Amino acid sequence: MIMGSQSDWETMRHAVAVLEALDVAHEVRIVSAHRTPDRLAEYARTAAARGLSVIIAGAGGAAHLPGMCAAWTILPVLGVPVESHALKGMDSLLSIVQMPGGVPVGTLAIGKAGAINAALMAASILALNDNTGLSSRLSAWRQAQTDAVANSPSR
Ligand code: RP5
Repeated sequence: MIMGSQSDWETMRHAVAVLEALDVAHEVRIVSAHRTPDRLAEYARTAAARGLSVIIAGAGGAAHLPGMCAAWTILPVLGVPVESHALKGMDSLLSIVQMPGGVPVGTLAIGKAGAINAALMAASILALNDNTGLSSRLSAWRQAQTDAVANSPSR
């Protein structure tokens, strides 16, 4: 998982929490498309050779991180638009989702929901070629979520 700034952690920590709950091996790095472009190129270009399978990239504002990451690798890249102060994350969303045909980024929702779903989507992808029981852990996670929904609201 990469994020553009320390300030993205408050959003992206929700993705990390899901990966931890599902016991998915992961690493977390700050990589900025604008402030550390060489770090991004190095990270994305070597990701597959280092054994990574999926990259979650969270960024806000002029959120070029997921798209530029996808330009350097054929690994699946899942983009999380971090909610910005100025434009409430619409800038992030549009920056991430409007990729040109040929360089895909799987774009999730703005903010916490997107971070959680990016982790779940990554786990679903990994579960396709997994022999550690990840599919079962994903099913159990979903079931626990279902079981936690009350039949009626507390008043
Ligand atoms: C982006 O700029 C980051 O992903 C972050 O969401 C946004 C603001 O960064 P900071 O100014 O808080 O470091 O690159």
